[in-house]
Amino acid sequence: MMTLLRVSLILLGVVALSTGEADKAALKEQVLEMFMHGYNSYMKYAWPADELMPLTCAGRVRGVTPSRGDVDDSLGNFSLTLIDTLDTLIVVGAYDEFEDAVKKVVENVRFDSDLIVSVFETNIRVLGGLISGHLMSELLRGQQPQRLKWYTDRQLLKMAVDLGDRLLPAFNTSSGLPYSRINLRNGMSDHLKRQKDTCTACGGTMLLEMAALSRLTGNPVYEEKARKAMDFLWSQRHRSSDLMGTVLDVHNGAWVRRDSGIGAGIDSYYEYCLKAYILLGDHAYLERFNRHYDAVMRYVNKGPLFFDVQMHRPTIATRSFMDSLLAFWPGLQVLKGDISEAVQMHEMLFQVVQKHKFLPEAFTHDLQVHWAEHPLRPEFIESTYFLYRATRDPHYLEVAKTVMDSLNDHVRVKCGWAGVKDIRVMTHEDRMDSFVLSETFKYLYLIFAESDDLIFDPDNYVLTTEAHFLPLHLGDSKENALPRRLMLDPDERLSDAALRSVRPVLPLYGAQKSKERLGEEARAVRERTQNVLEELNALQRHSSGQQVSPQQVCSQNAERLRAIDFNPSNPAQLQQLQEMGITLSYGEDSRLLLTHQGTAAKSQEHAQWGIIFMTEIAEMARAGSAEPSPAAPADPIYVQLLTPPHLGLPVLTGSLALYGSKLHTRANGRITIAQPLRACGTLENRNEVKDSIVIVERSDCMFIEKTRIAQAAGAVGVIVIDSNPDSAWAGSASFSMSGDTKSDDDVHVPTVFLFRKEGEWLMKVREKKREAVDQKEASPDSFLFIADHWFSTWLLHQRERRISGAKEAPICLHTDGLVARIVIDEENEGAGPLYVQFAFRFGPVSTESEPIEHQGIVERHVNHIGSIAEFESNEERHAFMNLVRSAGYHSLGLSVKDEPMTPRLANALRTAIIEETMPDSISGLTGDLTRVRCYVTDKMIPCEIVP
Ligand code: DMJ
Repeated sequence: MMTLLRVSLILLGVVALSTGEADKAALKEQVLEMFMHGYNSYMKYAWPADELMPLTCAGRVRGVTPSRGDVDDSLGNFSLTLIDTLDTLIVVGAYDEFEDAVKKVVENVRFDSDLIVSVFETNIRVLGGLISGHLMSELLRGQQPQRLKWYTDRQLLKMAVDLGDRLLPAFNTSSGLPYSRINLRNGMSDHLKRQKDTCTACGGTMLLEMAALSRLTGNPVYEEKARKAMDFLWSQRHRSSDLMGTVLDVHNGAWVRRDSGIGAGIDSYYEYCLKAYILLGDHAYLERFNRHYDAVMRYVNKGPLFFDVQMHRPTIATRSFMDSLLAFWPGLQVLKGDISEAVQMHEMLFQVVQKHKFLPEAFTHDLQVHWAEHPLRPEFIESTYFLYRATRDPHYLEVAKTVMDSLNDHVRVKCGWAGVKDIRVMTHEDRMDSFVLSETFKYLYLIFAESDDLIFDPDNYVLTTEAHFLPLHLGDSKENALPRRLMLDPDERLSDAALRSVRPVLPLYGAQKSKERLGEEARAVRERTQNVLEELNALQRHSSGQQVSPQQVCSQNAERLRAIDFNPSNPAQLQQLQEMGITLSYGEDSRLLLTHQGTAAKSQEHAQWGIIFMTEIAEMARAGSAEPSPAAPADPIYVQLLTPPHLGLPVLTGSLALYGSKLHTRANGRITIAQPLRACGTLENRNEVKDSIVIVERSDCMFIEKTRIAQAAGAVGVIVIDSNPDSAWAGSASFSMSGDTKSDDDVHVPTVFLFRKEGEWLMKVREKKREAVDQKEASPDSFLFIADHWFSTWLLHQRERRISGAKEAPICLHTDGLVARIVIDEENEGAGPLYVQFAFRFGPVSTESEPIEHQGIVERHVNHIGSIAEFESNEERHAFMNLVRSAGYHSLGLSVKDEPMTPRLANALRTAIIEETMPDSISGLTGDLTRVRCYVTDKMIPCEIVP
């Protein structure tokens, strides 16, 4: 393991970490200059227009500048950039400019325009900008009475009320979830009401601004509306996975897009669950956030990477890329108190930034560019800010400096800062979105600023999703209580005096840890992350041949567009669709319609691609609307190496043999390499093979013969590696090993076929492990897990061990020890379940222990099983959980009544989907396994300990 680590550090340690506290003042001045370059350009060339076009040195005016489609819904001819930038002017200490800006907004901006705008964008950018602009005006005037003498009538707040009132009609839906677009002057026309789909983030990012407006004006209506929308969204979560989709119907809440991630379409809904708690102190939002967070980290997160999955079948991935909006997540993880996870994800993002200079709009799981635009978004730097505040680790100063250098080197133009059209060739786009000044430069400045640079303490505020400051006192309910505060500084967390004077809003993560200790821990996490990513990259390079040049990447991108990668707001992809003869239109209800006409395609080949694309879309739509159903055993099959540093990544894809009719498709165990490798005769290392997954090579005899030989030696699984030296999963037609039709199918261990590249990787890893053992650096075994879908549980499990500092421990798995397993009568299909088997680990708790201890240990199992099982209804879940309790108490030797067999329980047993996990995955459980079986009968379901 150590050898691997050193190699990775040499490869990836390209950044000389030199920026320290001493450089902060100079870097702060540099950011100030950069911000002013953008701001002055906007004022000179664009104001009063909404946005600056930095290449043409002019303003973007809705209705005058050619439309860009949906993106223009942020514009309302209301000097968007100026309003969005007000509080950044205060942050950077540009008080003259601030006073001038407030005056310009008050005197010139009106909202009575016949324009359709996005409710979400108008709320976060304009309403949020006005509210925090108002608060900052009062603050500045209070501290420097010679300024803003004329600001005596809450002018900006009154404008916010005007705008808030104009947005309210959007909430008049059956569910309370707002429509996505509204006409500023005329409200909701019939045409707008027909557009009933909205994104989860759109409806779920209203509460902070609306609650602030209510609390500042005393009019509760805004907060009430936004709370109702949040409640409705919560009620639409998937009851089993706790995940959310990205698009739903505002009337009935039906999910239109069930893919679930943390980026576009969902991002700030999760953010507002936590921040609503921070601002308003309402525990219900924290509980919701925690449930969603656990679900995301369980299903969407795999090591440092994130995969969108189906909300109702979260083991199925739906996209092959990550989008840049998800870069806000580490910042949120800091607020949640999950620093180590935040460090890990941020490091992954930093690898992308180092590779490509900026975070592309979308990037693949091997960190390549998927969609090459970069409109100077703030999310990565936002997370850098939160990580720096939490750890004060100079690494994050260096990261911020890297970002500043890229901005200066690549996107500074005469009239401001230009978005990037293609980061591979650094071409510019004529756009400078309002968030560049509102967020990107604000976070950069805040990283380098000291507390006495600001006229307010940022820890007394929460930042909205558009980085507008809202004071925590807005949510204070109890008088005389200590002021609430975002406690982020490590020194303060160690100071009793500080803790006596404020109430920390957030968990005091690492409360006892010094800056140095936090820094060391973060460094270790970053190194491990680099290591895992490097392995992943090596595999990718290996299976795709050579490194590719940017030009090759560009031309590769011209390959067939797959439906799974399709994003309707990506102009390059729209162009690709056109070339394939596909046209896009919107139906009456605003849903996207695709029409294919082969003759309109650019070439015969493009027309063919068009047909394939349409078929894929149709299949995805079918899958998306299908109700959850038990997953059928599927080809491909996945192989995951559990041992650190791999922790389940990368996931190798192979295929299951067609023989082995009685086998279970999962296996886990140590890796052993057959001797001789082709395994066509007696194995020389039978002892080693016993209870392990054995690797053999294709050729010389039939597949089934190899399996029989390994099975006879006691193997629990077989991996056959292709003998063709160039084969790889990518680019190969799927392959299934067939058996021997002449004899009986006596195989009961699973056999998986891996192409050469994947197989060689596995062997190489095992070899390295052996070398490490020779140097006495690690335990000898590498553990594999084979299944028909890939698991995050093992990652979490392993990560827990790693974080808690436990020594790398082999996991010995037996399917008989699964936490919960419903066994059906295979002989008599249709007869339903025979029994349910549970496996418990009770540690020190025994029959003699106190009742509270019995309850505690049983409930831990109940909670865990609840989190890995999916039911058709809550009633069924409830019935099943009572059975778990009953089985648990029974296993503890307590006298409990048998559970009655109700129709609900019967249905739960027929339809539940339970992920296969071991009791080890419930953190901290010790002791022997106690297995108990509960037998299904007509009336009761009595349980018995399995001897
Ligand atoms: C901003 O308007 C906000 O941060 C929003 O929540 C997400 N998108 C942009 C910046 O990328």
